[in-house]
Amino acid sequence: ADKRKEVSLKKGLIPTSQLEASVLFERNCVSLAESLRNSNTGIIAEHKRRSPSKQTINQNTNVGVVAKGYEKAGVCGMSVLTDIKYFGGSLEDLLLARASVSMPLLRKEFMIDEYQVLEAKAYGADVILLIAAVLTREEIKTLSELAKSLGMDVLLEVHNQQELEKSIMPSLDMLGVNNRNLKTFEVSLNTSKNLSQLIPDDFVKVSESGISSIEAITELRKFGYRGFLIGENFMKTENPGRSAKAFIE
Ligand code: IGP
Repeated sequence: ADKRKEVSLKKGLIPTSQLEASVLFERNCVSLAESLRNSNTGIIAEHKRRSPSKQTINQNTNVGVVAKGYEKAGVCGMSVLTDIKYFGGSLEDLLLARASVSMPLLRKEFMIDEYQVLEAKAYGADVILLIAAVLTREEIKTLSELAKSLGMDVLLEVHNQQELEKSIMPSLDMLGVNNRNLKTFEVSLNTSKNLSQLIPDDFVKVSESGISSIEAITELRKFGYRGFLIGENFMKTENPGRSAKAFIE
């Protein structure tokens, strides 16, 4: 309930009619799900300055430079944190990433309101994230259907069986399993392995958090995962783009 109150304060002051008038709102989105299906690396690289679990990760980043580095490294897409309070991100970060690259961009945010979906589109996102832990089935339906109507992809994040079962619906493109428990911050790749067989094959499976080796990816692939969301492992280095490149090669 606390989180909800906070998020509702994140509703911007710009009227939706102005968001809808922007040239980015007209732009055709690029599908991340499609890119992951056609890739044999499947890396989604994240821009994250800090987090509740690690505090500072990298305060000296230039989001445009990081985006270009990731794109050059050959990742499938980029996740941009827009939450300021916990992650030090902003919508300006998303806009600057959009101005720098053409690969699919995911708006990484605690989405609870339709306003945020319009905002995501107007600031250049191709994909929205919905977190099952903070949403009802009805909310997931409303937000995902709005995103689909705008031509965006939807990544739904779960951490356990109950969240997964309540959320399955046709307006989702990708199912992400977060290996990090958002309450305890404990990370285990077993979360992805255990939930994999419960995810229907029509969704692209994405494993999120705590991935730091090619061996982990090879292992997760055996469980059907096609997407791998990696933040810290790249962002903690001086040159995240170069680290992503070295990782992929
Ligand atoms: C990236 P990591 O361990 O590679 O930095 O994790 C990403 O999965 C993580 O930032 C994340 C996240 C979230 C952040 C996953 N789900 C929801 C904020 C909100």
